[in-house]
Amino acid sequence: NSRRLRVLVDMDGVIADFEGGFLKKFKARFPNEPFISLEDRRGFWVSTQYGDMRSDLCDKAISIWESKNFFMDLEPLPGGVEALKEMSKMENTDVFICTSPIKHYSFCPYEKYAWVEKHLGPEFLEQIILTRDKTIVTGDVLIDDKPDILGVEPYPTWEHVLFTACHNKHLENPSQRRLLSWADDWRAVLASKRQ
Ligand code: UMP
Repeated sequence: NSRRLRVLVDMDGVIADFEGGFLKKFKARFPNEPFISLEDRRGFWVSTQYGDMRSDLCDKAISIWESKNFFMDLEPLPGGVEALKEMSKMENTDVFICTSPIKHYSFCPYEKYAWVEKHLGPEFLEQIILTRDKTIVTGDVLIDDKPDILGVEPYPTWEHVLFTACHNKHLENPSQRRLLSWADDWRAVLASKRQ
């Protein structure tokens, strides 16, 4: 039914606290290494900013999210779980979680499913899309904290709404509309797409 609204919601940085989980585990594992506070984060790629600080810190950063239980242990971001549950109960609305797994596949894909089951419930397992290319997924809106979402499809069907995160909040003129947090008016964003 083309009259239904299809909402795609990213996971890391939008409903799961990747940045907070990373920093906590990086400090615990490498207590004597320098780190980047969330206030000082710039750019989507954590590994790039750590590598720019000192080249060996790039691999040390990567080792954190490649470890068992990294993705499982991420805390939900405030209001995200509640928003997705509410959205999924709205009339004429289909919600999908659209998330890119890391290529080190030992734990991440499994833990993303387990996280969704734990925090959103088993019925949400039907709504998961794991893809490294979000441009080939069709939808009306994609709520995502990554400023540049590119892939093989030059004209994705969705409007990208930029979800504010520590690494993107300083960007001055993003080409997307923003959702500042889940306390922001996400219902109005959805309503605007139903017109
Ligand atoms: N990720 C990296 N390197 C980084 C930061 C994040 O590989 O420096 C991973 C975490 C997520 C994925 O699995 O990239 C981002 O996925 P999306 O949020 O774009 O779905």
